[in-house]
Amino acid sequence: MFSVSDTIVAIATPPGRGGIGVVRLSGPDSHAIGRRLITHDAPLEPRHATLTRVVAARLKPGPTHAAETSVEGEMYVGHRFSGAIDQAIVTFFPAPNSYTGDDVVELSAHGSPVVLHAIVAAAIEAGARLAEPGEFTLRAFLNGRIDLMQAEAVRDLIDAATPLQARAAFDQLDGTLTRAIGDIDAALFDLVARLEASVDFPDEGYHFFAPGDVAEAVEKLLDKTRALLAGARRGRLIREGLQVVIVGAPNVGKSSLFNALVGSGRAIVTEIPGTTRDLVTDVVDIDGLRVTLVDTTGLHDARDPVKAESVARSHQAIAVADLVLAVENRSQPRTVRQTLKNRVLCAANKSDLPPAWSDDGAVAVSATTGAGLDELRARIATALDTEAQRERPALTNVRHIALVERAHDALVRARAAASAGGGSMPEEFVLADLADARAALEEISGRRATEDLLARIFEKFCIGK
Ligand SMILES: Nc1nc2c(ncn2[C@@H]2O[C@H](COP(=O)(O)OP(=O)(O)OP(=O)(O)O)[C@@H](O)[C@H]2O)c(=O)[nH]1
Ligand SMILES: [Mg+2]
Repeated sequence: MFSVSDTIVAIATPPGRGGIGVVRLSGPDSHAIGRRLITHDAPLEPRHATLTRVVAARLKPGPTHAAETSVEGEMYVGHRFSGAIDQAIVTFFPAPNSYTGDDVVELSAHGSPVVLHAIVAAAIEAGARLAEPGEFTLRAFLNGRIDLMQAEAVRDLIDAATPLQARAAFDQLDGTLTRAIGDIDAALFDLVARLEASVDFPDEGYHFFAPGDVAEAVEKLLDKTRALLAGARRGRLIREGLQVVIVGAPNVGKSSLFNALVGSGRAIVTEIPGTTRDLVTDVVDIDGLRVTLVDTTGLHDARDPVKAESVARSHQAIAVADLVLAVENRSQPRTVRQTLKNRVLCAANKSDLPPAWSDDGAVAVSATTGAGLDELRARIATALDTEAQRERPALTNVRHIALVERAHDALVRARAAASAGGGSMPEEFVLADLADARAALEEISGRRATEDLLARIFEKFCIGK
């Protein structure tokens, strides 16, 4: 299914117009095909920028047909350019020192879709094949340039919406997680080897392990999986973001505060209590965290059916909230707040008006004047994630989290087997559990990835990555 023997081509820069657009070729014929697209008449020097003209006319004579390329859903039927298409900088990266590990040629032309599609069409006529989504990164994986975690990090880095997401993805691309998983796997390998030796040579009097040693060694591994999993909540929070739900009595200024934090007039604000009748959501960046902010209907007894339904929706939103922002009106006597199971941060709104009460635990804000909003953002970020800035590496990807959990569970079983039956430990059982743990770890790095899994991971990329 996956081949690295042909030469693929795609536009590597985003769709649309820009100063520069890059067409990338990867595969054994990249250099030959690249040379047929340009007027430069000598072999391309490795990693050397060559200014040249790109032409579509240096084709071998043959049956004429319009080259068809489909780039991200956009069908392009190549008109034959009969001469120069553009001027470009061409760079040749010989294998194995390229992004994919294959021979790679990159043509940086002007960022015009017409020009870039024409170059792709010309490359296809010269023998290249249009790349599938993620195929460049897939090749880097298949060629052993990066492991699966790093390939997944490429996509996360490209998709990052906040600086913190980008940093977590870059850490992963840089290999922090690869090393953390590799450490555990190496220790596991060592333990398995010693255990196998004591199974294979039971009568030779070797004492590979003193009683309790195995359980202790497994416990050390469990410390590591535990530490990784402890960072997982934080990692997921960085990658996927969190839900902050704004609740409070009618008319306290929930929608006004929502609008102030989002920076737009998304939610309707009126002086009439009960204005908001449905959930209004928007995504904001709060101190680098991706936060989905939800405005809700005021929580009060609702007799009319529309209100009853909207209050029910508020409760559904609260049920999945990572943090509840409880808004109160500081200019009015305080009312009793509903008790919630969630983590709650209080905001005392309308601080521009004379106060009717004060509470050090509540952040004084004014949705109208903007006073206190920075403090509120900082408090939201702190409440959501106290150690977001420290402690690395973070497990961010649900696939990785599930597999580390699987390895952890297998280690727990191994520890139980190792401590069972006093001195006469059934090594075979321990070995089977350790093998399970290793299998899970190897699936993370991709050493044991099936084609199905790879296809699923890489199809989420877009073309040219
Ligand atoms: N002075 C002052 N007025 C505010 C402030 N925030 C909101 N208001 C006013 O309070 C009224 C209610 O604001 P909303 O944002 O609609 O309140 P809400 O909590 O969303 O109300 P419901 O959706 O009806 O539950 C409006 O007239 C706002 O202009 C504030 O910080 N200071
Ligand atoms: Mg409202």
